[in-house]
Order: sequence, then C-alpha cells, then structure tokens
Amino acid sequence: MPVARPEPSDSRVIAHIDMDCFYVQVEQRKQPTLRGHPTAVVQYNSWKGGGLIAVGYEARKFGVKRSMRGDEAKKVCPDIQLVQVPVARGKADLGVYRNAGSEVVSILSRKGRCERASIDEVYLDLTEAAETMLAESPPERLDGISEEALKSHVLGLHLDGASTRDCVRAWFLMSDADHRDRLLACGAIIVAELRHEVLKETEFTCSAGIAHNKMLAKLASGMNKPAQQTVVPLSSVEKLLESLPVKKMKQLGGKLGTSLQVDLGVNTVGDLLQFSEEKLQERYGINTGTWLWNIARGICGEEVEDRLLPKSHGSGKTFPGPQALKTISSVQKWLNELCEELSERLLCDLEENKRIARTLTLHASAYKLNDSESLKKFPSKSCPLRYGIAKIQEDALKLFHAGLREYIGIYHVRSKECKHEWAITGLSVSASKIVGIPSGTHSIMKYFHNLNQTSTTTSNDICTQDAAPLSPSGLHLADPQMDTYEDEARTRHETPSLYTVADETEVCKGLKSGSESGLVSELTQSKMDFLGAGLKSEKQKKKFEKEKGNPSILRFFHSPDAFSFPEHGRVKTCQESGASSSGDLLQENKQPIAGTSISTCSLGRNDIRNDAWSYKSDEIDPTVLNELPPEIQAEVRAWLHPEKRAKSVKRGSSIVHYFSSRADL
Ligand code: TTP
Repeated sequence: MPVARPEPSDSRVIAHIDMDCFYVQVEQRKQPTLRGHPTAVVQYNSWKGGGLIAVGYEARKFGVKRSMRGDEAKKVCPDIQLVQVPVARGKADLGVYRNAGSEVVSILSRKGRCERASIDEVYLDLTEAAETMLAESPPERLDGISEEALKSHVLGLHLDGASTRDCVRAWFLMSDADHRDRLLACGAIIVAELRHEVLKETEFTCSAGIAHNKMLAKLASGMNKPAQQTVVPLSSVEKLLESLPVKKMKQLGGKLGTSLQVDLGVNTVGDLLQFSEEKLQERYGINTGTWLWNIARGICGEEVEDRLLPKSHGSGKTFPGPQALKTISSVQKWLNELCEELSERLLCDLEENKRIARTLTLHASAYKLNDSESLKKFPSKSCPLRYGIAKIQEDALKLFHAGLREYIGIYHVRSKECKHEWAITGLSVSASKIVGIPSGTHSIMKYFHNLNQTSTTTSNDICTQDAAPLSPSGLHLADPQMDTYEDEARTRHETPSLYTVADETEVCKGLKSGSESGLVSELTQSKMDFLGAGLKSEKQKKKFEKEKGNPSILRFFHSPDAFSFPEHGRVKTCQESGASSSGDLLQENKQPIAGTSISTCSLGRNDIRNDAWSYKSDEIDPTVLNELPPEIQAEVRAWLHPEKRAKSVKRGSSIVHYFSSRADL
C-alpha cells in the first residue's frame, strides 16, 4: 500500500519543543547552587569518572562533550560539577526526569493537541489556536509582541541592513503576507508564551521549532539552543534541506542514511531531489521510497497524536565489556530486577492513568565468544503480558530462553558446544500495547492493586513471538528506563545494536508443537489472579480465601468442567528456528464468545482442534455473585449472561477484554 501523499500546501502549525540539557536542568533545580556552574550528569558507573549523559551549556563552552567520561571532562573543565544519575536496583533511575517532563507536558498541552514524543520532547498542533488568533487578534492588532517572540529566528528572512529584531517584528506584522506565514507568526507568538509559562512554572528553559509539519518543526527546534525558537516559513524549506546532511534527518541516522550515501551518493536531503519517486521505490520499497521523495521536498503528513503518556514502558540495562552476563543465573538475576521495576511502573500507570499494557517484550544484545561473526543479533521476543511481578519475571525468563535458543540456532552451533559461549551485553523488558480501561470497568481497578508477589500460575505455557525492534535507530545510554513515546522511541543505549534485532512479525511463525492452550489458561489464570489479587484488607482476603474453598465464582472460573480447555503444560515458542515453513502458522484468532469476543492464539492447521473458550452459565451458583463487591457484580453478571449484556454493559468493556492478547479489540 503506497503511503498517502500529504498536501504539499500544508497550512498546519506544528511546534516541536525540546528541553535544553534536560537532566542537567532537573539536577540544577534540585540543587540551585549548581546554577550557572559548568555541570554534567554522569552514569553511576565509576569507571574513569562515569559516562556523561547530559552536559550543561556552561560546560559545553569549555569543550565538554557527551561522549566524554567524567575524568576527561575534568581535564578540559576543572570546575565542572559532575552529578550522578539517581540509582535504584543497581541501575539508573530516571523517575525524577520523567516526572519533570510530565510537569512540562502539562503546561505545553494547554494550547492544542500535544504529543509527548520522548522524556523531554513534545509536538504540538497549534493550527486551531493560530487560526483563532489570526481571526480574532492578529499580531498587528496586539498591543505588543512579546520580547521572547521577537527573538525568534525566522529562516530565510532578508535582513536588508535592519536589525534582526526589527526584521522579525516586521515579519510578524506583515498583514498582507501569505496566509500560511501569518499562521506561523501566530504559532510563534503562542509558543513563545508557552515557553515563558514553562520557565515561570518549572524553572526549565526549552527550545522550539515552529513549522508546517512535524519533520520541519523537529529540525528547527535544534537549530538555535538553548532557550530560543526557530520558525520555518514555507519559502525557506528548499534552502534548508539543500544543505542538510542526510544523517541529520530523523530516521536517516542509521542504515538507511548510510545506504543513501553509499549506494546513491546522496549527501544532503536536497540531493534526493534528483531521484524520481519510482526510482526510490524500486530501491527502498513503496513506502520508504515515497517517504524519501516527500522529505526531499519537506513534505510530511504525520499527525500530531493526542498523547501525553508513553506508548510503552521499558526497563533495561547494558553490561559492557567485562560486565557481560555469561550465565543463565546472572541473566535471571538482572531480569528479575528489570521486571520488578517494570511491574512497578505498570501498576503506577494503572493507578494514575487507568491503563493496562498487553504485550511483554524482551530485547537483548549479545555476542558469541569464539565467533568471528561481527553482526550478532539476539532476537527480540514477546508474549501476552500478565500482571504481577513474579509472572512478569517468569515470562521474561522464558522469552529470554526462547531468544537464546534461536540465537544459538542462527549460528548453527549445537547447544552443548555453545554452553558458556554466549555473552549478554544488554537486556531490556518492555510493556506495550497499552490501552485505557473504559470508564464502565473502573470498578475492577482496585483488584489490580498490590498484585501478588508470588506467582500462582501453574502453567508453563508461554507463547512467544518475534517482537518489533523498539528503536531501529538504536541509541546510546546504559541502563535505560525507556518509555516509548513514539514508534521510533528515543531509547538510549550505549549499545547501538540493542534493538536492531528482529524483524517485525505480525503473527507467531513456525510453531513446532503445542496448541493454544497456554494463552487460554493464562487468560483464565489471569482472571483468577485479577479477581483475587490486591485484596488489601484482611476482610477482603478472608473473603477471597472463602471463595476459593466454596462453590464460588472464582472456583468456577478455575474449574476445568466449566471451561473447555485444551491440554496444557508444554512450553511453546511460536518462533522456533527452522520450522517457519512447516505450515504451522500460529495466528491470533478472535473467537466470538457469547456476545463478546476474546482473542486467543489458535493454530491454522486443520488437524488441530480449534478450541473455543466458553462457559456454562447455568452451572454457576448465582448466589456466589453476591460475594463480590456490588460495583463489580453487575459487570460479572452481564459477562455471564450475554443476552442481557447488550443492555447493561457496553461492548468492549468486559473483563475478558483486558486479558485478551489482541491489540485491536
Ligand atoms: P537530548 O534532548 O538529546 O539532549 P539534552 O536535553 O541533554 O541537550 P540539548 O539541549 O542539546 O537537547 O537528551 C535529553 C536527555 O536525555 C538528556 O538531558 C539526558 C538524556 N540522554 C541520555 O541519558 N543519554 C543519551 O545518550 C542522550 C542523547 C540523552
């Protein structure tokens, strides 16, 4: 499917706001004595004074760079203050920065659609606000234009001997200018005001780009830093791109950019203009070809999403050099730490934002000892996410094993031989496919609280599938606790290849054995856990115990007679090496269940039964429902009696919904 061509005459007003040396500002706010001093934030790792991850502008003047280690920075700037990044569980704890970012987002979102793009970056769609301003109080009718707005850098502005400030003022006031320029001028005034509010309320400075699309706005925000803003009128776009090195363009920093340089001899974005769309499509595929053709012309139709919260949560750590993990037990130890943190963040998200995540993914980077291969890719794996620390830990370890088996297989090394011959240099777990809980089911929320620390799951089943790389570009910070705010998350790693590990696979491929039972039983177990977990008070706990011992609804949920379960107990990886062409295609199959739907993994093969997950509502003792809290009774009743369901509960708001593995329910 070719991508839709966006309107070349884009008249949207898009801003990209980027916090200046963000971690340093956060630390300076914590310790005001650091203000005005050359400062940098370092990783907690003590080797050569730790790695610098953020450098303040005062320190940059001395030549301090992010690539330096603390000791090196001290040499070029003896007065530099090195602040350690907070540490928890033996790894960087970025919570303080994340929260500071949220403060800023809440201010920036006041004037239009706001997309939190990373821990310190935001896109705003200010089209409506700019249109309104232009209609009601255009710049020439304002009492004055703020100093901050007048300090804007307007690309392509002819100075004609006058001072920059006067020229900018004239540009703002030009009432007969092109409508799109007029809108940008309004956008720039609004952004200057927002930046001022951010400074006033949080003490943070930020820089901004204002343009007609996201791509240009992002490019512009980095052009004049710190605490400045840059405007990109349409007329300046061609010149801007003409000299812009391809590698500077978002998404061209990696392999694609290198291919453009090496294979097509393209050095600047403008150089792409010489190639027809067909030619670019021939070389890079329809979508990428069209995308390249568009960016060469400054065209980008990408919308600003209405999203203040991250798209996924992640916790990771790198193990460079001698720290590489070489045993399963050391991997497990770290996975447990990472999963614990992930679980905490998930519960926080649930509590604060009423959202749950549905997919757990494990990424790792590795190398093989005694292997001359330089490109070692550890496949990323994912599976449905089950809440509860122990479950996440258990599943993450299984995902790791699945990945390791495949990793070893890829290099055709028999497992015995490769014992102790692999080394893990990066591990991360992430939770994605986050969905909000519809208002009708908020009563269920409290049952997620304090989810059991020890797993009650008896099933060994886990259905893994190849996971899409989180960050194809791969970035560079050890121990990221990444939140993914956009598809190409700015996940920072010292190990650039950490996430460039697997192709996206929509379905689990090459299933060797097993059935869908794992998923179904997970759903059931989840339901049990979900109903039983987080019982805070003793009274609740007793009630739960009682329910477990009585003909209660919980017991019913667990009863093999009440549900038609396929057998379970086998560990399944949907991606087993060498079996992809067997026809054992595991696919997600949405199965209708009495008025609602639940997604399970089912096998496409005809000879394997296609078990439906069902219940016998007439076998339930209706009195057991009375044991449940009133606010949840109605929902469970509706769930058990679907014929009445339509009237009482909205489709999609069922408990089942939350335990399904489908993204599109
Ligand atoms: P950036 O926005 O890339 O940089 P910055 O905010 O420090 O400085 P600038 O003013 O040039 O935008 O990164 C935002 C924060 O993310 C940064 O303060 C620290 C963190 N970070 C890392 O931890 N590791 C990295 O490799 C990078 C690039 C950033």
